[in-house]
Amino acid sequence: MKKILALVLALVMVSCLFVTAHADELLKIGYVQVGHESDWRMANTQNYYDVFTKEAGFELELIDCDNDHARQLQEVRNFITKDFDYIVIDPIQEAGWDDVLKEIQEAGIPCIIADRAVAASSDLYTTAVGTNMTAEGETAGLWLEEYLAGKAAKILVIEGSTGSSAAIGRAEGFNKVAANHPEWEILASQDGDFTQNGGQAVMEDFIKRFPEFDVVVCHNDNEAYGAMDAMDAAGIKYGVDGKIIISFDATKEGLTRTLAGKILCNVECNPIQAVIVMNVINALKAGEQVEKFTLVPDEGFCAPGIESAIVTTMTDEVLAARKY
Ligand code: GZL
Repeated sequence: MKKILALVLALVMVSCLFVTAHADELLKIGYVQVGHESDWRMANTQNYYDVFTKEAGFELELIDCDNDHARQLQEVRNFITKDFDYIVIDPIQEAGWDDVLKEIQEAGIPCIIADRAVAASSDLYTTAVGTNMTAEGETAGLWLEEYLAGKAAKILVIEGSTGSSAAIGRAEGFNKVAANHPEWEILASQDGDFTQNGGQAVMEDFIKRFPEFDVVVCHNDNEAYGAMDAMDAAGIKYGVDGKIIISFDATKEGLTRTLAGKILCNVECNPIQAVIVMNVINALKAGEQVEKFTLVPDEGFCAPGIESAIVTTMTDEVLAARKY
């Protein structure tokens, strides 16, 4: 009996050692996420949970900072004190990051900027992964230029969260094309915070102030849904025989409404980025050099019946192939 007990005790001790040793091998990843403001964001969060698993050798702590920049800075500082192996930042706003990036560097922790960008020197972080938001805005502008074919247009813009590189980039790219069109008039541009409620509130205000408009540019799909809700309530038609709605993100629901001819142009911004970030982390762990920036490619789509050299015309097959 004593021999059996000794054997069981030995087995328990060995398995505890294994678990401890194994747990020590897991890379501790701290990810300060923007929030939960949009379908895009939820797809991005889910992708990190799907990729950074214990089986893949990671212990992920993802913190939803609920669109609060000060909270993001504080949570990053908490990661530093808890000595995480890697810190990943999706910055709510692009400004205000220099000091905390220096603190991460002084702590010797590799830092990856993911999705949105920071307005800080790239010397202050290890590497960045994301899309080209300015190019996304330009694609939307070039499609509108192609679609209007010289016709004048009164344009309303529902912007993304003020200060975010996504809103800044998309506005910059679209305005670069608009600058070539004196026959376009941008009546107003207002922050809808990337949410459906925000899009609806801004559109309700626009409808009161601007009885005449032709185009609504929404910086993401959820804002576009809100704008549609407001136009539905006001009896305003949109789509192939109504107001032109342009959107960004190209989520499944956004492309469903594009296929239905409700959104005429939808420019993708791919949230499936976690594998790219994981590959960068594994390369850094192996002591390899990594590029300062890894681009996540994206493309644009337009409603059926619209020929375009700029974006892909939607079909059932295109929608069926979408991953998010
Ligand atoms: C873009 C991303 C933006 C999306 C929005 O890369 O940061 O934030 O376009 C999301 O849907 O809220």
